[in-house]
Amino acid sequence: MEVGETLTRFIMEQGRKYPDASGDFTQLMVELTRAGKMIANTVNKAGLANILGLSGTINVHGERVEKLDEWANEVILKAGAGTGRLSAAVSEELEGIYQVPGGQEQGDYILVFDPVDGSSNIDVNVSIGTIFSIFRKESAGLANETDFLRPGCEQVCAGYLIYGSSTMLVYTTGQGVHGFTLDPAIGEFLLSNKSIRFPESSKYYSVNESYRNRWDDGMRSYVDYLKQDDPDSGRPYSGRYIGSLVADFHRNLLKGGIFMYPGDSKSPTGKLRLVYEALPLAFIAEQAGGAASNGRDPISGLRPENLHQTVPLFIGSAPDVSVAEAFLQGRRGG
Ligand code: P6P
Repeated sequence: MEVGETLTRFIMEQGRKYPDASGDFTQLMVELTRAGKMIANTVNKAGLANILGLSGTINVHGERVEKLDEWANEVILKAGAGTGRLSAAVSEELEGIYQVPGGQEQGDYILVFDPVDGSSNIDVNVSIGTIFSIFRKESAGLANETDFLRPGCEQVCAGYLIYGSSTMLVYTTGQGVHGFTLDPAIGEFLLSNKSIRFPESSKYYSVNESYRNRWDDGMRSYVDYLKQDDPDSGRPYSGRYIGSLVADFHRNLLKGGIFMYPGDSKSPTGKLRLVYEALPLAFIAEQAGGAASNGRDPISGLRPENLHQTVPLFIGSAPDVSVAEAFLQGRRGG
């Protein structure tokens, strides 16, 4: 497949590599990306679409919900349900499992997603994103929590959309990581970044340093290490923190770097969600030659204990994640 090919054709080509492929996955992906186009269209005119600001509701995490969060959540659920291939879904915006009407009989797939990650940035025109992951449903009847509390290594597909200077879809089905850019003129995602790999050397580190006083010594020592002057190891890294996980991850994927949201004295397991944020991005990172860790263990090997649990996240270039773990585990000092 060459740059410029359409996403639909790429998905179908990829699907042909699975002899037993029923086309269900292709249909689901096509519909999810159509939802992404709808979200992109709204995000790109947010100020005019009466989509800014708060919805007035509080989500399951006690967070104020932006209007865009609620609207995008509905768009994705409807798109998935409309395929007849989706059985159920879990979203950051929903407390429990969303059972697709008639989903028990149809589709073998289940979807987890964060409809708009970093949504508070929409009001100030900063890039935001959608994160998603698809599993095959294991249970015979209605999808249950066990279907959703799966280790990342069982994901069929993981991806994100980033609504920035352009809208991109980046996803993997375990055959590498591929990026598609939305051409607004024709409303098609076109292959723009085939087989994305983390660069050999890194340039950036991303962490909210305002929390430094809550970090443990290993975390402080690691960030101080990244700032030391050592040209042979490419240090000091540049600090870049957009406050939008997808945007920070995407920049590090393309330019090399590490994103960190550690546990700290106030939030021992951090803020980011394991099921629909860390696990999908970990699959992508590993498929791009990178790594993702909770500071001790690979994210992709973790089996979630509940749908909305948080997890410390260190994700990006594999050497950087490995050095971070050494500092965090006290195996390495400043
Ligand atoms: P903090 C956005 O709210 C988000 O969930 C991620 O997109 C982002 O990386 C993180 O939280 C920012 O959190 O605590 O640094 O503002």
